[in-house]
Amino acid sequence: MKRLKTLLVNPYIYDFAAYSFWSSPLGLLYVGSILRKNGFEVDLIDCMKVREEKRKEDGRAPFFKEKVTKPAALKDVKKQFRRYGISPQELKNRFSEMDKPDLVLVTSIMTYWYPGTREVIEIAKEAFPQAKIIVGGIYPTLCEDLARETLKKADLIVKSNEMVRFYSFIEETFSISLSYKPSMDDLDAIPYPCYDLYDNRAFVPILTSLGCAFKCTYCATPYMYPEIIRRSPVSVIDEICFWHNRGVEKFVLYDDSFLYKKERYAKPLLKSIGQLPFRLDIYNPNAINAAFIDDELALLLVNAGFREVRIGLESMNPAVQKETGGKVDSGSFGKALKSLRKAGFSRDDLHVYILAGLPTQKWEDIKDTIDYVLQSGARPYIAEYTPIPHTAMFEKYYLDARYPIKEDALYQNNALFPFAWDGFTEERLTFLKRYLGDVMR
Ligand code: B12
Repeated sequence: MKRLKTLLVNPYIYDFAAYSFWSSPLGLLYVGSILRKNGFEVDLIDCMKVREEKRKEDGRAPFFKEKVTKPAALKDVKKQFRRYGISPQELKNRFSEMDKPDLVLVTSIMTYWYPGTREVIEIAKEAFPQAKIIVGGIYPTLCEDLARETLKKADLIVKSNEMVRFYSFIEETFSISLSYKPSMDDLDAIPYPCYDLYDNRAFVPILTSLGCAFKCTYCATPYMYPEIIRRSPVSVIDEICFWHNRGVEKFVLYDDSFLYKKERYAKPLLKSIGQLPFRLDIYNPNAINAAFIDDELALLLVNAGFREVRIGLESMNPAVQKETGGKVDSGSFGKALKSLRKAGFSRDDLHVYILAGLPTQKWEDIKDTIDYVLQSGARPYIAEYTPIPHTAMFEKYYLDARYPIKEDALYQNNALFPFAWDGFTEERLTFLKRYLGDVMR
């Protein structure tokens, strides 16, 4: 039987700002590896091309970018809009040089990046009219109705919990029977994501869990993955060794609650990583929860290869802590920083996320939190709040946003600062960023 050809595409994006913060289309690559196990031929075009010559030692790099005109919905926003990654023309050229696929799989990582996803689907439809185009990922999962309206050219739109529908569609369309149809939550069993399709692997993300033990009111993870599903430490170690044998030295943890029940999970896993016969570098852009960091854990992080630690604080204001889910408080944060400093991390290695622009939040709250983090001996990092459908905070406040965030996902972009109000204007946000820049100099 002829092997079915599948093309995976990670679309380019349109945004006001973007930087490859160890970002990677992990879900798409997992789906690719599942199809490969079913005998499909799998190819990849990752449109999010970075400038290799500017790659930092830690693996991050800026994307290629080009100025573009804003869509009508954003015409009043006084910021430059850009496309990040390759151009539509380059994508068309790549398509014209390749054998025609039977199936094109497109992912979408942020809801407000759907214009890039839509464009890539349209270009693929024109280049490969005979192919079936399937789109999945965050946008269809969090904005199901909007995705149905905006991604009409796709033959199938799947949410993250609809892998069964995805398998059935392939079986019916190609009149075949797939031998391997895992559920995505069988993390120990599914094959490693197909990173081998990249020529250059500056880092590899390692997914250690799906879901989250916490229920922060601004976060959609509990909606997408109601249960926390963990991967066994043995399977994580095996994957690290697999990629290390292929030249990878930098690993990035994708995990929303890595330290939850740390005695049973993170500590044994970190110990095993620390005992590997080679050195590696680990980064955690998703942040770990300060409430779980103790002296032993801080040392284990150092020994496992954490070159820096990103920590979620959100705010030092108890009212904000309570409103967002009460995951961490100032007392446990201070203790965590002491342990990390004692273990050898310097101020510059400790990045603390502060959430700015929550509904009704006052700008002074951010200023106080920045000062508090600085005094505690760490680097504050302002993360602008992104309103996300199906979260408690979104449902409670969406009518108070200065854009119709429920009607068009473009308005869910944190760069729009959708919850600006008299108590926290955009000017104040600019002031805070400048203030932070000055004190960190
Ligand atoms: C890792 C992660 C990151 C990483 C990298 C993201 C990446 N992949 O490039 C980093 C740290 C960089 C990041 C940053 C941010 N993130 Co983030 N991130 C995540 C996280 C925790 C996991 C994503 C992931 O890879 N999951 C694992 C894979 C296996 O799952 P998946 O991608 O969902 O794919 C599944 C399916 O959808 C399916 N699938 C995917 N594609 C396709 C395609 C086809 C054809 C098919 C059939 C199936 C399919 O396969 C998988 C199987 O179920 C999610 C939350 C979550 N739990 O999902 C948030 C999440 C995506 N991030 C979010 C946010 C808000 C952000 C930030 C804006 C935070 C901030 N304020 O700074 C930034 C900005 C990013 C940017 N502008 O560059 C939001 C999304 C918001 C939105 N409006 O879309 C999420 C949902 C978290 C939340 N708070 O609710 N993030």
